[in-house]
Amino acid sequence: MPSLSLDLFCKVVDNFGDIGICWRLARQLQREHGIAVTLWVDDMRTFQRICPQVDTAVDRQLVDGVVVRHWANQDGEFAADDVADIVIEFFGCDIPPAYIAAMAVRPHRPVWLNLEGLSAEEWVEGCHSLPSRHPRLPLTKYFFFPGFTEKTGGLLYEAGLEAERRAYIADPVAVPAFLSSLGVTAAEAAAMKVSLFCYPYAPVAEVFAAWCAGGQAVTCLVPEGVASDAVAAFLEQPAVAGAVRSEGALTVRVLPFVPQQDYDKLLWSCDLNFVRGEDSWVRAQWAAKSFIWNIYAQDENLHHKKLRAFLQRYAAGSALDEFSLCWNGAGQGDWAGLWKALVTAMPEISAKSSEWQQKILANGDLATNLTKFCASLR
Ligand code: TRH
Repeated sequence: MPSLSLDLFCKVVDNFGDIGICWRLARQLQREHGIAVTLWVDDMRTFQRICPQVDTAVDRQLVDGVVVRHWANQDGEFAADDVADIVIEFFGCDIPPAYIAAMAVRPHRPVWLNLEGLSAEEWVEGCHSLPSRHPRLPLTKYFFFPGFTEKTGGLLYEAGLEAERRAYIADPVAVPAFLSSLGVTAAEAAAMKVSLFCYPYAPVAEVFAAWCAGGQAVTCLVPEGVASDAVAAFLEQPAVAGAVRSEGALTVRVLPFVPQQDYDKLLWSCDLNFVRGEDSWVRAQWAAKSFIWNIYAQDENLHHKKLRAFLQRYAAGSALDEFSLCWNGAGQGDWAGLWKALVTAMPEISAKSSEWQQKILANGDLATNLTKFCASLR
């Protein structure tokens, strides 16, 4: 039986999350579900940052089993034969009008999904899988929401991820070898290791000051390009890979921006991870370590509502809640006290993480849920 084909359209709005999520989903659908996936991406340079094999000069290429096509503009010509069995637009990106017209004349209409962003809010359950009829053409698009409950599409999670993580942390040489490949010295690795991925508006300088003055030695590992102004101010030099400086109990080291597949290893290697947006936030949940989430800011502080909805579901205790709220500008606190409380609570927070993993995995993984949903419509 010929395999199903799937076209996934990704517009890189800003940051890495959109392509990060689409690339992860594309690979998993191809590898674990045998689907012939074509990933259409408008911004090949951003894609190359997380996946160095991508050749930005090539319009069509095979990367890790996925056909990658440069989505240059909205003008392409498409015939019914060009349309895949399943068509996914990520986060409401407008796919080319000619492609939509070709979908409508395909003898067997494709399943058409809009893959939405992740939120822990309750309304998601009511919107997941809702249909929307095209105003003119005989086509129906369905909204597919990732989420934390059985009434949503679940979260991206590759088969074998937990086994890979366990093998990595159980291997006595893997963690030191990985950190050393990023330039981290043995002395730096002996301190509490914190990875830092956040938006430029996070209160990094304030937290650095608390770490400097704290009783706990901290090595903060920051991929290049993250919170560059605050990091450069601490370093007293440009925040480029390899730059490092210590003051008081804190050492800050700038790492190269790692390929996406190595980002998990960074999370697994650290004691505490600061993550942001969507994809790194989900990866931190699979890493079984304490994490602090920096949510993407929205107008009218809508993101504070989303943050609270997650913290309520996650229920890891007041130390994590208060630190997270302050980190996102939704609360005010004394950073030294917030940090002390978080460090004290970290063993308990990390211990609870496997319980959380079981809970969210009980809903199935997003790629599997998505293929089942498509099969129900075909
Ligand atoms: O880049 P982000 O801020 O993306 C965000 C969110 O997706 C948000 O929902 C969206 O609306 C907004 O963009 C426009 O954060 P996110 O989602 O964590 O994606 C980062 C990706 O980058 C993720 O796939 C991990 C990857 N990454 C690396 O590959 N190497 C690195 O060194 C780092 C720090 C991240």
